[in-house]
Amino acid sequence: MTEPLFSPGRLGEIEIANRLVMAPLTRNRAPDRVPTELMIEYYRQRAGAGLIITEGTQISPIAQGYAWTPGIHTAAQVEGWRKIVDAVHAEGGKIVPQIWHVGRISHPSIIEGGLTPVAPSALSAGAKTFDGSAFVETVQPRAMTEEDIAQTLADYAHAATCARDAGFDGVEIHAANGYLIDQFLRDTANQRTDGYGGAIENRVRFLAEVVDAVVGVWGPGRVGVRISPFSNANNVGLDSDTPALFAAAIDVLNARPLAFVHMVEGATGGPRDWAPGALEALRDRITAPYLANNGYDRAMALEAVARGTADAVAFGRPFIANPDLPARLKRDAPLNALRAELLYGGGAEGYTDYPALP
Ligand code: 8OZ
Repeated sequence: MTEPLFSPGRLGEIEIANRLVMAPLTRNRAPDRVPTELMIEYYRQRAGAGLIITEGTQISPIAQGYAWTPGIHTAAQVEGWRKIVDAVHAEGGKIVPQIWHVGRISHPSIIEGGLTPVAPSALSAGAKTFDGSAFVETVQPRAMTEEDIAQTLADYAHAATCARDAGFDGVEIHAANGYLIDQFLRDTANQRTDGYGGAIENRVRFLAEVVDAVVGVWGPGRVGVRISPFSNANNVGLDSDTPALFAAAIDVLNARPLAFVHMVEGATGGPRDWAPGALEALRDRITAPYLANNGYDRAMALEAVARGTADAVAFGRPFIANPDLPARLKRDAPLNALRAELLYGGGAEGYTDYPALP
């Protein structure tokens, strides 16, 4: 019998050849913010995934938080991504960009034009980012005006249109890991007194408006959203009532028949422990196809998809070190070790030189 993990499926309108998804992975190999030839090879090598979700990709200049991350808002960037999409499609794969606004996780030295980062409130994250030569403290952001919010929603719609123009199969909205949308959600980062702050129903408003802006371009069946309710990534802090906040956020997502909801289970890239039952309660509330992530191995992924607790499983670091991860998992073959010192920045080493099985 072929295991469901290795069988075709659907995430909304996106048909996938197997349930193994390449998770979004920041690699900082676009020094001009434009996808490079090397990135074509990297994604082409990984096209055996049922779906590739690209690295976080900024929707506008002010949405950038790290040196050398690619954007998806200029004509040159669309042309660069189109070559990647074509290469993945030629191998029979599917690919969506993760569209990203970092909010306060940035520094003027990283943003084109030296702009001050923006966020729901003028509260420093006390986090670090990389500016191309050193790790620097993130700065105090400027609180977004209602005009800034309207412009940002327009920027999301523009990026979604650029993704469509590049030929992608849909988009994933990055609402996880302490970046802009997560900053609006949590009372640790959002102290607004207008319609976007205060009560939970107000704090989920920005998420709802971003989803609607992107759905307006793509339709709901090709839009996924990534959330990380129990993660303290980027020092965002846990909300004072995580179960209630994320139940409301999931209800916002449930109101649109999305392609998938992608949840980081536990701490991003770290422990999977969470308040007993709380994560399962959120997972069970999601009505869209469910994409599970964080620390899965072969046995866990096989079981989750076989039991139906996940429709697909996203692997991050194993996909970096194993371009042919689905074939290896199917054969239960050994995995290459990750060279963690080559994750961010640099060239082909630690990027396109991991061997596939013969
Ligand atoms: C690692 C380094 C830089 C960015 C995330 C986009 O945590 C990221 C990221 C991860 O979602």
